Amino acid sequence: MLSHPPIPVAPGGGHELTVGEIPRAIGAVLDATKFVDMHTHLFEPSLGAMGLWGIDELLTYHYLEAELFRSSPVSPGAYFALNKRERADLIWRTLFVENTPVSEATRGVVAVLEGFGLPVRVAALDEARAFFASRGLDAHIDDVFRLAGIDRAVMTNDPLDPAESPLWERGAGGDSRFQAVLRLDRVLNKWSSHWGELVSRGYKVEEDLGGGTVEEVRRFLQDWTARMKPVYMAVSLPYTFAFPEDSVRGRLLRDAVLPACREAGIPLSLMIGVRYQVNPAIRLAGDAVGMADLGAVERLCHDFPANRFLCSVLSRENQHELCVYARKFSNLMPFGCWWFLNNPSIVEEMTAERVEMLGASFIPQHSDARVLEQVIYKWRNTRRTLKPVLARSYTALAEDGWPLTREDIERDVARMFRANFERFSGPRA
Ligand code: RAT
Ligand code: ZN
Repeated sequence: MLSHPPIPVAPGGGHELTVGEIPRAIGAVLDATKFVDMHTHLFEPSLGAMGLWGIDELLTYHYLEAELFRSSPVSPGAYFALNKRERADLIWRTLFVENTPVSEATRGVVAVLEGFGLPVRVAALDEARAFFASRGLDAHIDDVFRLAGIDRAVMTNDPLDPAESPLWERGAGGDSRFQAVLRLDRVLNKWSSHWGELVSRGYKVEEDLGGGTVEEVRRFLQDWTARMKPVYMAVSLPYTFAFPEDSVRGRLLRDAVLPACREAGIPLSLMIGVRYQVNPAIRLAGDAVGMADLGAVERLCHDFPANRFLCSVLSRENQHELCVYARKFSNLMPFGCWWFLNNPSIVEEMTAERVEMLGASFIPQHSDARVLEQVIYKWRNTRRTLKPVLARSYTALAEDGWPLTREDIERDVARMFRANFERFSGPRA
């Protein structure tokens, strides 16, 4: 006869929650748990002016710029000819004075002002400017993280960004509130305009990947892994992304990036589904979305079992398929509700689907914040949206006979918002 190990019981054997107590317990656990923000565009202070913060940056976020052009007759050319403060003035007047800030991105600015106890209507812009000008960055980061309920932000660090790479070469890094990520977009998506930069830094690469190019790209990634100590490598990919593919991207991915990730023991993050620059006049706001063929993810997970893949897909239509693939491949970790998906109605739908299909074995959200204080509203919204989603799952579980405890909820929330990322990322022995 087979002898089974004893089945573990829920930790703590704590108080069994009644159905009526469940929503409040979930809210309390979500509020008390510090999250890890596993994908942002924030930068630690040693990366200087790369890090954006304050009201003028909040107002000129590209999500708001896209909305400006729907409510103001200003042309993109005229808007981008203005300086930062003038752009912020125009966005404030258009979206917050002449219109009600009811969209997700505009409501976020209101939530940040409210978070700091600042006025949101009369004299709001002047007071906010005075307030942020009075802040010292280091302590401000601590306050922002506390208000957001996070204790770590994972950055996006591009070794070929001319503004960023010299700072790393001079020894940036080391702030324990931030972790680095080696971003590969210039290498994988824009090789033809960046291979020359590798040459000028002493790597013997050729545009057509001839000679020892692949080995040299690997050496470049090894050098930057040693310098940045990234917790993963990452790339944004078009909706047309295919793998395998006889292209520069396909070959560099297979022969340089995947081996470098394996060697460093870190995952690769695939963010798939962008239709780049459908309207270049509005710059960063000019990207759109397309449905991808996730067969590419299937082949990567299947053919490279020694690699781990974080994956976020931009199209709503691809979400269910991503969950199915995560059920097939344990080296695949779905994460976040990315960019155009980070709206309550879609976050609710996606998260319910993920819990139903994957239990707690996924990473529900990242902020994608580009401006420091955005983490306050993005994480506030995540907690607010997820509370009823989780309450529905746990209520059904309790009704079906599980003696649910607060410890169950604590374990799951800590797993989803911290441990899944910590276990999946970072150098592995
Ligand atoms: O959400 C965004 O801000 C996008 O513009 C992108 O930066 C995206 O998140 C990415 O990382 O490529
Ligand atoms: Zn991003």
